[in-house]
Amino acid sequence: MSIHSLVDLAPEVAEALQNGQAVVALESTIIAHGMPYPENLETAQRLEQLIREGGAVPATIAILGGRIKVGLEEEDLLFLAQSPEVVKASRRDLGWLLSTRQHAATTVAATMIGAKLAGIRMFATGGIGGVHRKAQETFDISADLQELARTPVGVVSAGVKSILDIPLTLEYLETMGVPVVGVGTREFPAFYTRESGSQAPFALSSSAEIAAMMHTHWQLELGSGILIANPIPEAFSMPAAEIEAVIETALQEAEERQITGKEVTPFLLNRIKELTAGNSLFSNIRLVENNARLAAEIAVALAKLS
Ligand code: PSU
Ligand code: MN
Repeated sequence: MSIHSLVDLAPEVAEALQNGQAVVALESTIIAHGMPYPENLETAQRLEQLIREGGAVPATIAILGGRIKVGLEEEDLLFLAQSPEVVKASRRDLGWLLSTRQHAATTVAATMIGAKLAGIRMFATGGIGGVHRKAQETFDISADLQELARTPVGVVSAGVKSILDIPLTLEYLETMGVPVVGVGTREFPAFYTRESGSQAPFALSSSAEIAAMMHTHWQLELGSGILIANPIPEAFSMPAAEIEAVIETALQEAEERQITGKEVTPFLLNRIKELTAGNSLFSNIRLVENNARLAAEIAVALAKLS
């Protein structure tokens, strides 16, 4: 079914949206560039399953054959998980990728755009992009932040990795008027750890409260997205000193190799994974699962309000 000439909705997603049922979007860059095979495929499948168990319909988003596909098939997930040549697509790439009929994985920014076109308000991921360390010199600020400023989709993430400058990322979100909701705590999480030393502007505890806040934000037609910062469960978090040392090494290597542009984040993610011998991958999978569960709960609560 099509609601837009460039978007294909899976029948199940179209039906759920038509009936006002809960739908949760998922990104595909995490599959193609965020994790190795086969963990990426298993995680993509598991996230969809968790969202179903939570009473919502999953809609993984990607660009396939020059179409924005919302709700993927098994073979699509397998393709994204296994093809090394899948392009990483953010906002600026969409017109080019669609007009030249390419395949691509969508970042948080591009997934938010797909979700909005489809009419989906809720999205779960692991971590978003942000203001990079030394952005004062490099100007490296993820397009995810601008997207949060302009596209009305709620994004559940476990905060951001400390490959980024977390205080500056929060300053940027404040400037752009993006609400950052701490889940159960104002401490803003740093992906692998529950603490970053920076604070979210406010905290809410239940999915009903979060859904009510999102609904109200959009009733005011504020137009922006909402970042829901959900800390990794204690049992799966990593020692802060261990992960910080690894991140320092990865950042130094990226600088030495003069990695720039959209290659920066995938390079750092991959080096962190290699340098922690897979420990970080385990934590990463657990926190994304945790985010998918929460997103389904919020989506169900939101569906009751709308
Ligand atoms: N951060 C993570 N894991 C990820 C990404 C970021 O901890 O998988 C991915 C997401 O798809 C995010 C993108 O939208 O990287 C941001 O890339 P960039 O920094 O180039 O904007
Ligand atoms: Mn960048």
